[in-house]
Amino acid sequence: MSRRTIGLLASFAAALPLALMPTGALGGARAARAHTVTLHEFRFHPATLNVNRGDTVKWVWRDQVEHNVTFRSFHSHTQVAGTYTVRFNHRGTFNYHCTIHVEEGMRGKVIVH
Ligand SMILES: [Cu+2]
Repeated sequence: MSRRTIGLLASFAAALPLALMPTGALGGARAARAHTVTLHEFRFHPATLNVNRGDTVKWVWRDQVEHNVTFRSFHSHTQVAGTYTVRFNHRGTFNYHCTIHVEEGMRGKVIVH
């Protein structure tokens, strides 16, 4: 085996365990982040939000009419002002909408990685 081949094998072997580690394991525990979605002019901003497990999402009402944030198994109050906060502990895509304005396209999704 040439010196070069041995060197390549050694670096490959060293890289392998790192590749098998879950993301975030290298830097210790990753801090949970807080995200904000604004309800404004019959839309969620941003409509698609990517977060990590353990992160929180806060919806903030900034409109002149009533809205709600409704998921399959949980929902906010219908209100004109205020906030609604949810912590996402499981991976997946979570679709939601405002029940009053769903026909107008007031929908959003949270993608938890
Ligand atoms: Cu609405």
